[in-house]
Amino acid sequence: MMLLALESTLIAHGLPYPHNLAAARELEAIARAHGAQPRTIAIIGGEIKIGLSDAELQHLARAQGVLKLARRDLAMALAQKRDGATTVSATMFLAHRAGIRVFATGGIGGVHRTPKDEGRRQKDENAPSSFIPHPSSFDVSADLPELARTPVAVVCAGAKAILDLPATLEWLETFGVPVLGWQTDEFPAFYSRASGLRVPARVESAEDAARVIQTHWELGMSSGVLVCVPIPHQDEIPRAVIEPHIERALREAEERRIVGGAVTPFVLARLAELTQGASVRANIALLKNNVAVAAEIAQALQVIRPT
Ligand code: PSU
Ligand code: MN
Repeated sequence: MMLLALESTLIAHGLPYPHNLAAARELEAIARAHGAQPRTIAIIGGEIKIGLSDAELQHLARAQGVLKLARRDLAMALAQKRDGATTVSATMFLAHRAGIRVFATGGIGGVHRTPKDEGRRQKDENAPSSFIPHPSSFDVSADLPELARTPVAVVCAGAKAILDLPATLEWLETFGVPVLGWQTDEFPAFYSRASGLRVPARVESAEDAARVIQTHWELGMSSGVLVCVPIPHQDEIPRAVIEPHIERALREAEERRIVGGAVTPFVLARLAELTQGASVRANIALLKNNVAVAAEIAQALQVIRPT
């Protein structure tokens, strides 16, 4: 059976209700229409769920207090019988454990931007030095080390545009994660097709992608592979349009001292407000497109290496 993993953080923390629930259902339907069995992954009541019922999807989409779980949070959520939505890192870990090789998401996490303006840096009267540490200068998503250690192919629209994209791409290079451009030479920028950054390799088809993925694992590599699919032309928000909103949302996060796992959900929610829903529409459009491509890749992989 051809399985496709889907994550749940984008449902619980990435998209507003009720769009999140509609999108979660639609993504599963698109996977099925493309010949794959969707398995949305989450922790419910301290149990690992590889595939959710509609009632469970509704719960994640609506409930307050659903945790956002990265790799490091899994043991806590299980032992303490919590409800949690899994990010890319936790979803990759659980998908691999369940024998699933392909996973579709929106945009991966990555290296966060550091404010250019030192004047905006957190002022701490008691700091012994004038070099004041800033939390964002060390905010690197757990998605990146997961890609470096877990052999799952992740289909995404690049890394989220709120991040430092050049640094994210450098990180993936350093840690040996293949980055494939789906019918593109550019690393897509989530809401926008272009980033001005080149990907190391381009693939034209699902068969093309599956051959690289299969060869990577045949070499004994234990890392994942990133397949980057640009948002469809008709759905994109040009970089010049979205960038001022991103800068504003990041500045607000900074001013409110939002740190850690709360940063990405805050910034995405602010972008939804600042763009009057356009960012949400683009996010959902790219997700749907990614699921369709991922299902094709899962199928092609199944042909060359049946499970
Ligand atoms: N893709 C989306 N929306 C999201 C995410 C991905 O279209 O909300 C989530 C993923 O779960 C990803 C997480 O792992 O954002 C990154 O969070 P952080 O920056 O805290 O690592
Ligand atoms: Mn982070």
